[in-house]
Amino acid sequence: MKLSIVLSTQQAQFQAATFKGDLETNLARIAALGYDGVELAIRDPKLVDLDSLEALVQKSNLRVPAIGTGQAWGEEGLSFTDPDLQIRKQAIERIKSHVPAAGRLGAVIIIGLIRGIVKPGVDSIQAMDWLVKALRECSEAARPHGIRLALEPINRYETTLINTVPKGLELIERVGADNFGLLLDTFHMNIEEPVIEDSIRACGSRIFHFHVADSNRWHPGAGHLDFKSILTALDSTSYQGWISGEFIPQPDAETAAQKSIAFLQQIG
Ligand code: LER
Ligand code: MN
Repeated sequence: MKLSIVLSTQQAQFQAATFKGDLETNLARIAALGYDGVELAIRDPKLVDLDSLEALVQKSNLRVPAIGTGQAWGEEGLSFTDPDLQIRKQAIERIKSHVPAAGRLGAVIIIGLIRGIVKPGVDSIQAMDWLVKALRECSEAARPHGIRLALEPINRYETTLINTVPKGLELIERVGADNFGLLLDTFHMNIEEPVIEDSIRACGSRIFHFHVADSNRWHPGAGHLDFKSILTALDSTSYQGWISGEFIPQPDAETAAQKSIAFLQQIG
């Protein structure tokens, strides 16, 4: 089991970015806790010096399985489905701008909330058309670099677009790109999927990345999800990727990260 945990490279409002703050200190703390990797949330690659980021990550002996991009929505309001053409274009350009860093770090690019929501006055069929077009363009830009994109089904309280695995799989069919797949997150699945394990099995080889948080979005082991059964289902898909912790830093990031890794290693 390859374990990583989310670290935000910039200040962010998103509650479940487990680690925030000084990069070097946090990378050292994550490595010391026994993690193999760190998932980096990057709002805008322009704000990051890639050379020093790569050097810091290498110094800590961590790998970077995925880059989270949702802060461009959370902090700047960029989305693939905004009625304003310029905002849609900026969102597409922002995702394309993650390709060089993803290439250097060997990371999957996450499409979370940057897909947007169906805004008031926008027809949902129109929003889906914009989404498919944007995803085709971004997948095409990433493919020559060997980069994959993973869209995360996100629960209904955060978006009105793609809440479930079946909707994600339909979207994959429409986008029609072999480097486009899904990121599954146990917190969202607990809200939306009838049977989490069935949805995992239905995704099969289209699972490109995996987030873990318990039912209350605290660290695995702090709620009532059956992680042994969930990880067995994931294993049955021959998933070779990472299990990435994205949970609320309660009582603090270090304690939550330590409890998570101890719990997952004990059941894994
Ligand atoms: C991001 O990975 C996520 O799970 C969403 O809840 C972001 O709001
Ligand atoms: Mn997530």
